[in-house]
Amino acid sequence: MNLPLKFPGLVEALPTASPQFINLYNESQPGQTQSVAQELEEGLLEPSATISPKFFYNELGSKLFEAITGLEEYYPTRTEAAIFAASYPQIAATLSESGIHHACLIDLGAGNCAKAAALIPHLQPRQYVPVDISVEFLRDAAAQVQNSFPALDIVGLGMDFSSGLVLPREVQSQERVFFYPGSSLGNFHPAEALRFLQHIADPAQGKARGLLLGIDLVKDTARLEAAYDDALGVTAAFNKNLLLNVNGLLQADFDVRQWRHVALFNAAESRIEMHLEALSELTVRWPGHARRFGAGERIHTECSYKYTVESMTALLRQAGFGQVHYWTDPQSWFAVFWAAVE
Ligand code: AVJ
Repeated sequence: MNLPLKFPGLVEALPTASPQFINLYNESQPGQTQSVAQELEEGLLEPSATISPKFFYNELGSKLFEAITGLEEYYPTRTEAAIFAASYPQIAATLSESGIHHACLIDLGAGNCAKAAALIPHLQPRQYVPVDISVEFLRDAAAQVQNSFPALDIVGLGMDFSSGLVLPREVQSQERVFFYPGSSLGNFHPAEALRFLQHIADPAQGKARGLLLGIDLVKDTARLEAAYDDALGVTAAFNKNLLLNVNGLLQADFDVRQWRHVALFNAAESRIEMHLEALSELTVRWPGHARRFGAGERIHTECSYKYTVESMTALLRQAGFGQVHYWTDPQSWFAVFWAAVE
């Protein structure tokens, strides 16, 4: 193509091919027994109200989470990035020793796709499949990855995989490598995490060759709690934005000013818990229902389980994976695991 030299910037402005994108979110999926509204209503009407952390991630929620990852107190993202930066050659060698060469890289909860974008040059996958519940946020992120890697086959998938992962046939079934960074597995209760891992480890189900997993490790309570209650209040905003998302999804009338962010480490359960606490007695209404909250009453919005290298290795083995390798940072705050399917 002959472009006038007067406009050198035009070369960059030319659109590249946009990635394939399949939106399965809100379509009834196998294993899904209820609608989003039913699921929300059920949690809100329980004696101890709950809202699933997957509802954090509307468009604003994904942006707030991205802001969290840049906070001084939130060590997981930069610690994980440092582990990867120091270990790419070893990780790539471990995969190729398992006979995996041009994998299909399936990125679970891909968000802004930044972690995969850093991994792709090292793994040289033949296909990249970012999956996320935050559909429009993912659409933009996948397009950016396509800009960086114009020749890469990308299939973006908008879906909620929290109650089961069923991939459409556009996803290559050979050489599948699942990438689940950021300690997002920690949002599952251990029994659910086991079931999820079993699904991936079962060659007949996930068709996987292995799993590259990022997990936050148990450490002192003060550091854990600071990571979930930062001085700027970004995590508080992230938590309260859940109520705005619920207002949209359920036509509810939550007023975020009536709620306080609470984050605490429950050592007995080895998990960070996030809650929203009513500042005064109040009633929340949505079509057909209402829920009264007393002053100080809480809605449980998130569990973020923390593992040790030993407890995660045991869980991976229990799920049916074969060899397990791991890499950690000098302070052992975070670990990256490679669990092979054998
Ligand atoms: C995306 C689930 C890994 O648990 O650390 C960050 C979400 N919540 N701050 C985490 C989160 C509050 C995050 N995960």
